Amino acid sequence: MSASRRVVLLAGGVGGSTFARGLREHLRRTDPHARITIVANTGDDMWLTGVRLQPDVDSLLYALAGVNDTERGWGRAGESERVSAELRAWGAGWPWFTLGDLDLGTHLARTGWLREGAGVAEVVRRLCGRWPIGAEILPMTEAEVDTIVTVRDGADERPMHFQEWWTRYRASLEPVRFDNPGVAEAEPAPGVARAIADADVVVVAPSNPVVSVGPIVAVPGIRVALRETDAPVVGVSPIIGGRAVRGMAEVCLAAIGAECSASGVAQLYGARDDGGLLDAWLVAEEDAGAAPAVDALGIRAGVAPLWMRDLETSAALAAAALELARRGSAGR
Ligand code: FO1
Repeated sequence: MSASRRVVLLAGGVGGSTFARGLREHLRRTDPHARITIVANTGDDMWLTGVRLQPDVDSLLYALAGVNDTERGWGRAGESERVSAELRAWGAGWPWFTLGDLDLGTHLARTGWLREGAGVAEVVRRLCGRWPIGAEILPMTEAEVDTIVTVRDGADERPMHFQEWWTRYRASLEPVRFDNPGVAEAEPAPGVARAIADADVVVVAPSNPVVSVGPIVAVPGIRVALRETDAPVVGVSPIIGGRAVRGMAEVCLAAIGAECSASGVAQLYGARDDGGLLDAWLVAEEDAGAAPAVDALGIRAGVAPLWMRDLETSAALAAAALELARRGSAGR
């Protein structure tokens, strides 16, 4: 591995941004010239009241900039909601979905630039230019491939946007399937395939495997880039002690028939040698018993404390993931 590593992180919003902060901290201490490129899920994106939202991009941006609301887990710290109250009074938008005033500034800037013809990756680049975030964030694709959840409704099935299912119904309506219409034709955003090809290590964040990592690796060109890169691909389990860290992921896994366990998610991703995603998989100490089953899949298992309680524990987790990747990379 070269002295200054190029690390690519595939990430969703909340788990992804906590891990990203730990990764940046670990590299600041050990390899200050390392480059972090984050390929962000854009399946959560949507249009609402005329503006384009990119929740996972914004969660990553706000967290790395240190302006995020750490209590709620999304949006800006010190937020006010005057515009949202007006939208509700007009009957515009979704009454259960809050667009904070500061956050709306981001959406207006983004939408304005998109309307002026800038590509999505360029817009994200401009947003990231506001703060010294110590990483590059790339949207997975510039195509609009928003996640649609088909839910069971009595004897019928009904599609709805992921954000409605997640925030209005708190994932309580039984999902039948998740789709990203158009993703089979979507190209990776500019810079994504190159970053993966040039990486020294690719890390899959402990994000929701179905609705955060799933859409990223559903982009065919990203799948190919991950298969072809010389970099080891290491994943961090989003399951601790047999439970999803963020409970609603359990519903998503059940809907696609995947087992909610450290080895179940490893099996869902699959071994890279077998046409899947992973060379290595870091499981929680609580799930150490899953390591032989992971190894049997052809994925090298590692065990570490996975709870990201603060910056220190997140940095230690990032260090463990990079170390696990390094241990096997000599052979590839
Ligand atoms: N999550 C909520 O639970 N309620 C909200 O009103 C809400 C508003 C919101 C606005 C902008 C944004 O970027 C994210 C927002 N989120 C909200 C979070 C978001 O819906 C999800 O947590 C993520 O998309 C899941 O990764």
